[in-house]
Amino acid sequence: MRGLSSLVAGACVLVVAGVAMAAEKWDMPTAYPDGNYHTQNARRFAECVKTGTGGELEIVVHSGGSLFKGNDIKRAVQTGQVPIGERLLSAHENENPIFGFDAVPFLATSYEQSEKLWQAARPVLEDVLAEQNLVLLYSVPWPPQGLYTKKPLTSAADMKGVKFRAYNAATARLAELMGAQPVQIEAAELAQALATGVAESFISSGSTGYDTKVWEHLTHFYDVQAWLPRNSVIVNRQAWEGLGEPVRNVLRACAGMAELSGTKWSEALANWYLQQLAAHGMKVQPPGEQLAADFRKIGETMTAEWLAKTGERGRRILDRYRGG
Ligand code: PCA
Repeated sequence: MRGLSSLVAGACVLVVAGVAMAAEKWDMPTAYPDGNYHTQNARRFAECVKTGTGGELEIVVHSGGSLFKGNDIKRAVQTGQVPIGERLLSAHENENPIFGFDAVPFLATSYEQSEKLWQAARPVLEDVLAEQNLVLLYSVPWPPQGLYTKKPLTSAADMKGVKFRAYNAATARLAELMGAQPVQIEAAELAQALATGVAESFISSGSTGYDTKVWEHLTHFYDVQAWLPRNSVIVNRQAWEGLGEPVRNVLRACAGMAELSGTKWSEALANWYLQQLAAHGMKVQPPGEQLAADFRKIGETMTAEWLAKTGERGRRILDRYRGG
């Protein structure tokens, strides 16, 4: 009798040890604050993966650039320093201009258009990422981008000489075309840059304005709705291939849900953020006629430039997007 029970106990220990050995932990760096919906959505994604795999894969989200700074996340995933991460891929246009598909001004300005552009771009983006040892899991848009300033604007010319915070090549180019002075700053450092006067204007969503408490430094928000940039969650290819197919299936399913719910979340919050800016005393308004016309012109220039840079691949995305 004693022999049998110790045998059973021994078997239990073995089983538990077996489960413990199989469990894998993935650190997931992200660049935006804990309370932001992208981060919250990533945590839900991690929860889904843990539940779906019965604890076999646990993803631990590190927000706010705490594990890797925004600009270093993509390389960290590519080189296997971390297996997974979230990044604003348009900040890597210098590596491949395709990464800028979601930051071309006025190409897609609503959630509906953004989704259509995403569907058109996704296969091409996946190819580009595959060339870089990366697998795409999901992607979620930021709300439409508007202009933050500390004075009223009537035209783009009013931006001449203004220190303009950029978060990717497209926003730097936009600054240049307005005659402003671009300075690259991650969202995590934006509040500091505004407080010290390193930047005095920028283009972004109501979401990042809200997270930054922008009303402490700036006064005006022009709701130009220029584009909806995306955060994408990417995985290192070796880490991906090291998983069993059942675990990969759970990751795919959770990613599909995260993309849907994150996109809905973004859309549901878009107006709320602008209301919060107004509630904190900012003047939130649509651009006047001249400013809107100037922005459209800049959009045309930048669309042509992006097409020239991306060649056949960019053309394929645009044709598919426009239903051609
Ligand atoms: N917020 C991020 C990127 C786009 C956005 O809306 C930022 O400003 O850095």
